[in-house]
Amino acid sequence: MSKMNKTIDPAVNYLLPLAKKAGLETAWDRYEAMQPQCGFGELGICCRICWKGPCRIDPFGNGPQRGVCGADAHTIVARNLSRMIVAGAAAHSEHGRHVALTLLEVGEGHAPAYQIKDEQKLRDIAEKLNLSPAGKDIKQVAKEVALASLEDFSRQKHSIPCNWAKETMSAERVDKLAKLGVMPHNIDAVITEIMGRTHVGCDADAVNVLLGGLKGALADYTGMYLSTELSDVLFGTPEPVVTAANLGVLKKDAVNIAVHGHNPLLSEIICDVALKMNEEAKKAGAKEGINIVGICCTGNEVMMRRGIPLATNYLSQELAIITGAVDAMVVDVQCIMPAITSLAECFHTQVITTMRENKITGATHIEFHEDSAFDSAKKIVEVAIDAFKRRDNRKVNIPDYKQTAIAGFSAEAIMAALSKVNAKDPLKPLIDNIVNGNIQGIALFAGCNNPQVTQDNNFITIAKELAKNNVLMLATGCGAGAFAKNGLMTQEATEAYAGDSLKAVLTAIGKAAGFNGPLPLVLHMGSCVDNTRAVKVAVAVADNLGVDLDKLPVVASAPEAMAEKAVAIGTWAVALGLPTHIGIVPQIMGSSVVAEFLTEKAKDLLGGYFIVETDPEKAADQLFTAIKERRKGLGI
Ligand code: SF4
Ligand code: MSK
Repeated sequence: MSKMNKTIDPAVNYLLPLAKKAGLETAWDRYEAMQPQCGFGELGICCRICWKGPCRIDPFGNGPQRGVCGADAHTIVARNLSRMIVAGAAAHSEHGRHVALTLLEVGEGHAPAYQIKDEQKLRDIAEKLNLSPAGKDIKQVAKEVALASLEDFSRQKHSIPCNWAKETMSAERVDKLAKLGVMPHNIDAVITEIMGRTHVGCDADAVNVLLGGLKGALADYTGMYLSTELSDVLFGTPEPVVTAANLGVLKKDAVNIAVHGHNPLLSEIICDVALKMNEEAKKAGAKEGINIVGICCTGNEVMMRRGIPLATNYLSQELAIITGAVDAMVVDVQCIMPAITSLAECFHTQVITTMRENKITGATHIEFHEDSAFDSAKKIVEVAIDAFKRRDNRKVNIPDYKQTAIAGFSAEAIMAALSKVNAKDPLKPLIDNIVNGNIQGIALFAGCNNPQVTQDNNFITIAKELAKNNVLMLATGCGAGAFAKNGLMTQEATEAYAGDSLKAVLTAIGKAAGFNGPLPLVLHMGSCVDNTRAVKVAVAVADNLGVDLDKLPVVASAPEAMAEKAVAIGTWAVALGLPTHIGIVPQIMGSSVVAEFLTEKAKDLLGGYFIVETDPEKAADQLFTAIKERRKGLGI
């Protein structure tokens, strides 16, 4: 491996040498063993779509320029990318469907473990979806909202766009996307369409394939949006909460249960049940009872709603096990490394899978169903307590690193804070400060970690640069994890890194909203499925100014992107009109047509475009340049 540092996370830096000494393998070791990675794959010019292949295009022009069927590099790259996008859309929308079906069960009175925790939000959603909720019983409203959401998975008329897409974008954007033929009408049908049209011998025009990819990305947006909003209805809309992040949140004298994955349907119930089983844990010898911690986006979900501390983000999930202090790692869906079960064999840790469609060899499987959620959660906690009794304290090594983190800035929480400054027109303080330049723009940080770059470093470097330039910052997913672990979701970080005018605005809002000081430097908006929270704020600002998103000084960045979901999110951010940075070279560079479309032509077509820059300082520059360009366009 190059001399590049693996991470800037002190807890990981503490544990990696211990892991090496003990012969324990991590993702960084496997990444090193994988070098050099396949150059054809890196460029996206390897095709395995049919069994005449695999085919690969010679990027130097000396060897084959077409696959056996005649597909050229452009077709191959575009097809590979579009398939990645719909895989991401499938993951997010399956999550969304699961939440919508649970809401339907609640409406029908069949899921006793769940309640409607935010009735007002449910009624607001019903209003937004034109369901006339006034005077209706709340369960009836839940049913109607669930059915309107599920309609986005079943509508057959192509001319009618998905409810959640149409009602959450500006009319101008809906029109633009409809004219391009990329407005989704049915999430499942769009995913099927893209898989079908990228089958051998179908859509071979690279730009047309990419338009399909855009439609797939907007299906992803739809699934994500409904997933977040309906989760808030069931589990509560996040409000600011002070908690902690990094592996130091594990406790030596507690039964440590790490909840990992994405879907709050299970983790929420585990938190409820664990509270009731504290005494059993104490009887088993755990003086501090049960300590739930989060990993990845399930971690973000329970952090922002319950203040449960975040143990770590994606790339360092294995290190949680290497502390020897995790008694059970309970996983649901997405971003769970299959490696964790073999690692857990070296410890007492029980890896518990919970979803029929997401099993890992070597894990204990305790299947979770909404109608018997309490029973599954109880069994899981019992397994964890039992594992605690077998913990070998000689192997326990909890790094003494944790940072305070203020989490839970949902769109509603941001509006609530702003309303303390101006009750009649809460957006006014934000808009006034954008217009007068105290806030130069807004940056949304999203996405994962990737061992191709130093873990967390890109996030932190770019954020510090943008902070100096008075850019307001929001974060989700493992990006939020990076900021939380590295102390940027604190008031102290605002004092230390924000430019003078940004600091003044964050302080004025923070003081008015009862924070006794500034808002944190980076506002935690939730898990990776929650990026639509940022869209909600941005669309409200755009509506207020009477412009579309492609005019606003708002940018997005996924500086350590990895997952297919991240590819989908980045693509819909572009489709909505945002300059969108990625800090990893995407697997598309083997096609000039695709690269040019995404980084240049998209700008004319959609207003949004991709910026590819692996150097975080240069990336910060480019993001700020994009912000200034937008400001100039608005004449501010
Ligand atoms: Fe090769 Fe064409 Fe088959 Fe792809 S679809 S593997 S390029 S023959
Ligand atoms: S978990 S998709 S690594 S953000 Fe949401 Fe993190 Fe990326 Fe998974």
